Amino acid sequence: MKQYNVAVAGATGAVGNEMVKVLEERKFPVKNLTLLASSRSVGKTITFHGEDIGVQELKEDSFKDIDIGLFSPGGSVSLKFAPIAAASGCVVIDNTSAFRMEPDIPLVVPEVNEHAIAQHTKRGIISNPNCSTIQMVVALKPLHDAAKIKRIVVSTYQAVSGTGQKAIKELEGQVLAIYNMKTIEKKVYPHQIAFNCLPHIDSFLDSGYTKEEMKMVNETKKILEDDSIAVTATTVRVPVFYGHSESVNVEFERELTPDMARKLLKKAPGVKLIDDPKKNKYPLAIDAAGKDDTYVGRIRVDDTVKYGLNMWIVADNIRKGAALNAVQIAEALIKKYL
Ligand code: NAP
Ligand code: 3JM
Repeated sequence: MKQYNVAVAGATGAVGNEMVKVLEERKFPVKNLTLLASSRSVGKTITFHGEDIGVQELKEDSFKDIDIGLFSPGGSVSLKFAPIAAASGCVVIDNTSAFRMEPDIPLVVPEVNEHAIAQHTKRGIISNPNCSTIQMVVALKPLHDAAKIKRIVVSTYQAVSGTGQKAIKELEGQVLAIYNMKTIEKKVYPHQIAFNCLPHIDSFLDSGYTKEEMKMVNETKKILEDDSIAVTATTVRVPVFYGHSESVNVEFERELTPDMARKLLKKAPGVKLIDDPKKNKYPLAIDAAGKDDTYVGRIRVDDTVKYGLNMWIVADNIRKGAALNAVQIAEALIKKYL
């Protein structure tokens, strides 16, 4: 089997660390793994298949001989370095929002629109969607194919790991401080996140929506390749470490009963149905953490419209929402498109 030189840019972060783990777990055919981060991380090592690999500083000449670059160093860093990497012949799979809505850059969730990977030849960059968008489209794709979605109203309950390592530490620190009756520290979020919910993810636009909310609106249409779908979102940060949860209300053009939806979701790729509320069985963030699937439950009729359903969708934001989806793109890329 052919092996590839792979670089992970942002390797010391929450997403980059998970990318190294997922590459190892899924036995991705890596010839040589290059780990890149800021100059602050030079000297650190990360273990891959039992070998301690040193972290190098991300620089313009980091991509000579690299075949695939898995990027999560933050939007502004990707904006600069992804085109440099692509120009040196490497295919970049970028986890940031920097290129997602560019028309000549594919935005891919393999279970939904794997065929779009073929467009990687245009700019040498493939974008990985936003975590909240990924899990929603994985669950909605089979329902859209069956009954065509007219409108989606989504509210999210997003884990702090979505903001990176510093936010995981901030929640831990605040919980401990409150427990020990000490003053809490607020550095990452503008308000206390422990025992609280913040209706604020990414920055606010003049419209009153946040950038995170507009990522869900715009990315959903691009991935489902249907601009006619109306999407509106409220995105909320909650004091959960791993796993984003979503309340999703969907209006369809044709009839789709809860039983029909359950039947479709049972056989949908990447989806697990947990829908037995009378036995207290429904998807939970703590159960989804560390898992690969997108979990769907609480499927019920919304009788305020002709054909409507409500549901609850949960996935690990760092795995399916970021690292796993990126590695799945890389797997499809080497199998069918390189
Ligand atoms: P994180 O834990 O804060 O890690 C950030 C990583 O970027 C670290 O490895 C950091 O290196 C590196 N970095 C920062 N500035 C750099 C620079 N100037 N040059 C090179 N490397 C630099 O954050 P994270 O949670 O892993 O997320 C990172 C990015 O991934 C986010 O900003 C976001 O764009 C994207 N993301 C996407 C999804 C998704 O839904 N697809 C989910 C989460 C995150 P040091 O350790 O050396 O500082
Ligand atoms: C910057 O949970 C989250 O906050 C979403 C993940 C995230 C993103 C993203 O993937 O859209 C965190 C920080 C970004 C970004 O804009 O790239």
